[in-house]
Amino acid sequence: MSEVGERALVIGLGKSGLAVCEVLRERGWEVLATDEYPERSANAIAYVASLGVEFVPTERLHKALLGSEVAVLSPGIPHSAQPVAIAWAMGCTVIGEAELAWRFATAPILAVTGTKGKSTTSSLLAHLLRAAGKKTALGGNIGDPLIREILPEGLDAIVAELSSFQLESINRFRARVAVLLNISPDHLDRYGSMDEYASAKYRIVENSQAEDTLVANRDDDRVWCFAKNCAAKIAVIDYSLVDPSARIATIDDKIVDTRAGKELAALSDVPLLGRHNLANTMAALGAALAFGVDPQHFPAALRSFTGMAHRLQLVAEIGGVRYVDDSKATNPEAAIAALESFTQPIVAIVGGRAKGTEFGSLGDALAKHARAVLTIGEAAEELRSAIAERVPNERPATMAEAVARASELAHEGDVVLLSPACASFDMFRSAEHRGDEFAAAVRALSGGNRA
Ligand code: UMA
Ligand code: ADP
Repeated sequence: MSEVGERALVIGLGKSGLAVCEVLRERGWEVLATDEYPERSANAIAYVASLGVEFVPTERLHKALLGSEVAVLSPGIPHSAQPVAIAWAMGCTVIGEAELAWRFATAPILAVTGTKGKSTTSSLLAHLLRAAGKKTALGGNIGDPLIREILPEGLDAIVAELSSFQLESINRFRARVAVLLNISPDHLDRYGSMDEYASAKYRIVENSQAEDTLVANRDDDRVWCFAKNCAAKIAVIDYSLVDPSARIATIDDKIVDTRAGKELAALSDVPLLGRHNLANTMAALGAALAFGVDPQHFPAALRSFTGMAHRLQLVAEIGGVRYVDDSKATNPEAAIAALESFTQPIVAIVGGRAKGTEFGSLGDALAKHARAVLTIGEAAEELRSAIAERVPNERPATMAEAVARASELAHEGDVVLLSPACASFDMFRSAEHRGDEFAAAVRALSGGNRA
């Protein structure tokens, strides 16, 4: 960091900003912090003050900045925000936490991005590396700020889950292995267009060099089109659920490295439900291969992976009905992938805060897979229009009501699936909170309403 000195402005005091304050103060940096919502952030402001961080409200930022600082921007704050404009105007270098983490990192980074499947793939990749004896850190958008996770001594690898928001604020960040899973409409409330959103994701290989690898999904047109153009500059490992000529492909009941002519695992080793999770698994295997992991570790490592909370997670089976929490499905494509993961009829709970995406394809998928649909939250009516009476649908007011009604509508053998296709913030603190409320409502069903 020599070019930017040891004085920083931290913009945003959520998880990311707090971690940056802690780590920079531990390293003896002088740290200022700002947040556009000081009332809401009062606890965070008091906490960073205890670390010796001075809080500067937006209106005083001009005066407080000397111009020599690096400004570390939280991912949820767009570049159009006022503190960013002021930092730029004062000559600060604006970077994100991922960039800072890269600059401090002592081990190679394997970075995972994509619209959906990032957390599952990152966790599985970290699991595969650990199973092969590599001391591995895991952090980033998954919820544990990367800057903190890179700190332990003696790391062999760092798996970084990166969102488009985080990739917007990189500068020299370089991944030894970059994984690009898929790109579908999301966050269009922040980006002007799909191209702008995709461009942020493509930055994952912006600083890649010849010895680095991009693991890319051949089945995603945007991803594959981009990856083909990268092949001149870096190695590309492609994977496909349908194309046997991809480097990682499924042949019969096996996942195969077609170049080595070697079986990597049996399909039955994959512990996660759904074709989308098979794709995520192939991506993680490709990244582990690119990092030099011996494939002999793969089958046992896959079998011992337990999946992640709120992603197609079985909460309970009551009266022959399975209740599945997929609260992390926060855009239509994720919810469609979830609906396609079951052969049984589904009573679906969808809705929440829409993110500028359209619901036409989701409406079609619900019409095809659902026995009934319960729509909740701000997007409830829009979703009902997309379904257009092709399936019975109702609009309960709360999660508890939705679950209770779903239990009445479901037949033995059905799946009650929470896969909302929307953000959670209209009714809940987070997607995790939404999933927890679903699980609590399921547990509250005594089962007495099912003979
Ligand atoms: N704030 C402003 N101005 C704004 C918006 C926010 O000052 O315009 C302030 C808020 O008052 C608050 C702080 O900024 O104090 C919040 O910062 P943040 O929104 O970046 O949230 P963090 O708590 O720092 O969490 C961030 C990521 N959040 C977002 O990208 C929105 C977390 O991803 C990530 O886990 C965490 O850093 C650690 O790396 C969450 C997320 O929703 C899970 N990600 C999106 C997604 O997965 O779809 C991209
Ligand atoms: P992310 O971290 O990118 O949000 P997660 O691994 O947390 O992704 O999965 C979130 C939700 O997205 C899951 O609950 C599932 O419904 C859906 N999903 C996961 N992987 C994929 C994929 N490859 N394609 C489409 N949807 C997916």
